[in-house]
Amino acid sequence: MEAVERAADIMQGASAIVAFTGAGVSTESNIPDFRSADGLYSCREKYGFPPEVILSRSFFSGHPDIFYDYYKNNLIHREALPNDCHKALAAMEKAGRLKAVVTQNIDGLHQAAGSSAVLELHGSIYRNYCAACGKRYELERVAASPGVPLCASCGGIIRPDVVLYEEMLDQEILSEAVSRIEGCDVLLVLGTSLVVYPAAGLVNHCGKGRLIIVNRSETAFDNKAALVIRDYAGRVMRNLTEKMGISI
Ligand code: CNA
Repeated sequence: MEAVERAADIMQGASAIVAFTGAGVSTESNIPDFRSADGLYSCREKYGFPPEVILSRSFFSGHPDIFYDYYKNNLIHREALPNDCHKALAAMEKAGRLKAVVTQNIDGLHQAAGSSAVLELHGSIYRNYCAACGKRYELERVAASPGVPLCASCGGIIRPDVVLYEEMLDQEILSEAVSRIEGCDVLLVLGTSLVVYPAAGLVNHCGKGRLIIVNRSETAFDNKAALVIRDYAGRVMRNLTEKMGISI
């Protein structure tokens, strides 16, 4: 049986589907991920550090100039549009089949596609605040500032409301994600290498026989999945929604 048909079979009758997404769902919107061959890891050559170091709390404090050079060039993609994977998930929510998208992404594309129940584990490029006084800023302010963006009120450094390496995840969002995944009848894991913790550990909260992984490369959770599809998330989700009778 074709893989997508098997997925549709597993999802037949499921009304509490949850999606868990990573950078791989946005590569078809031309936002590079971290770990594909042409992903952001190639930037190690340019900066001399891997993304996990540049995007860490201590690196941000010590070298905000390098942090922002990397961040603006690699993680801010205001021109990016949702692709078929984002659109399919939004359509599944509207059809009453999908209860939540738990995402590691910070690009806002699930909301741009029309998803409303989105749990952003790692924050969003669209929210920013002064690290000194807390004043909030739009993305435009960060993107338009040459170099390190500074607070108009106190001169402090503005930082993105994203979870940096060495920082804790928002505990409320994390426990909401746990309860959504524990209560789901199918967990659709899409476009994530499942190596970044604690986010990746959320997959352990999914009941047996309920895990479907759609990822172009292998993951450490493949042997726990009822079905693994190694293909493009956009194509798989377009076909899957079609088989479910949902138009995107
Ligand atoms: P990752 O570690 O870069 O893994 C991405 C995975 O997706 C890889 O295993 C790829 O094989 C796979 N992949 C790539 N393209 C596709 C595709 N079209 N269809 C299916 N699979 C594909 O990214 P993770 O999300 O697992 O790592 C977590 C980090 C990356 C999070 O903290 C994110 O904030 C961070 N990140 C986010 C973005 C974004 O918001 N778009 C971009 C880059 C990095």
